[in-house]
Amino acid sequence: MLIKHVKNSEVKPSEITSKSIFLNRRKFLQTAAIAGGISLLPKVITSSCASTRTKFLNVKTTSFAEVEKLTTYEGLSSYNNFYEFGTGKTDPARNAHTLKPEPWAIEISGLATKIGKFHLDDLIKPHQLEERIYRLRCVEAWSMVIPWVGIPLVDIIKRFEPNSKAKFVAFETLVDKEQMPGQKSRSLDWPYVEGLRMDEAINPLTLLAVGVYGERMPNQNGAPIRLVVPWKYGFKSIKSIVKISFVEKEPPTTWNIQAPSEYGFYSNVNPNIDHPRWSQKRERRITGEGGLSAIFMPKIETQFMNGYADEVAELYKGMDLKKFF
Ligand SMILES: Nc1nc2c(c(=O)[nH]1)N[C@H]1C(S)=C(S)[C@@H](COP(=O)(O)O)O[C@H]1N2
Ligand SMILES: [Mo]
Repeated sequence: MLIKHVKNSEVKPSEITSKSIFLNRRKFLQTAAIAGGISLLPKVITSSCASTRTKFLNVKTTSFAEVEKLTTYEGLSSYNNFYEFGTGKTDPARNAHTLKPEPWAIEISGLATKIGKFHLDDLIKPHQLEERIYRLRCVEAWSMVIPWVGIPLVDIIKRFEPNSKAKFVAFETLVDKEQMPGQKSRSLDWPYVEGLRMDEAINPLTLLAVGVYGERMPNQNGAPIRLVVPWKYGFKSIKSIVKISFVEKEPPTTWNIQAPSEYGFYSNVNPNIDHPRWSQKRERRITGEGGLSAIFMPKIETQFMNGYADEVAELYKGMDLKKFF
């Protein structure tokens, strides 16, 4: 496995979670695994306002070493960007209960041998799921550390056998004004769309996530399935995906359509290239402790490629990152 953890020289000792807490959590997941289970949605544990909380039973642990304190479940599910449910940070948690993540179909289309519409349960089997702790850094200069549950995108892509003309992968979010009331407003062009170059899409870091903290994805975080591209700004990690297409040309992307001078196609986290209206040098780490006052956390240095440069800087060799931002 290519996954290696990054150095975190900037992280203060107070931000380090003790390994035993982490191992205990792992043990809990493994104990849960013994119970077995075959559906993606095996066990309802409790209900909350936005969505029903459901535990996966078979999550594989991976070789991730954890060195940074995780954002709490409450933190990552109460401060979100998901314009389909409103433009405010607390709107998604309040409004996303109208999303119905089950049953869920995904259409695979474009330049590949196998295309068609698939039920999510047929696309991803529970035994394929693994937990990966990745930072997510929003272009708005806040960040979280999240234990995602998912499957590398490359494992899905391989199955559909894209042909040599397929240079990019395009993604689309659901359009449904009833389920996603924010779509009644023109805050963005719907559907929300995103894209990756093929080599970015098949990089082993790129994850299709279906959960967090061993549980099914909260609606407000992009249930039932969203992308997580840890070295790019958060907006590339498109939520509630209904379509994946293999295409020849660079596909349009929502924030680039909205404000092309501010958001490029690549959007790699880069502290050396400022957003036209603010600096990207530092970020506020949202730990989730202390509720939403978390947004007042002190700033930490933003790392080049969000700390994943060892794995992905190679993809951009020879490219002028000021031009291809
Ligand atoms: N469909 C859709 N996907 C989306 C967004 C959105 O508004 N709609 N917001 C993006 C932005 S700007 C960020 S920072 C992340 C936030 O993910 P989180 O709420 O799980 O932290 O989701 C991204 N994916
Ligand atoms: Mo964002």
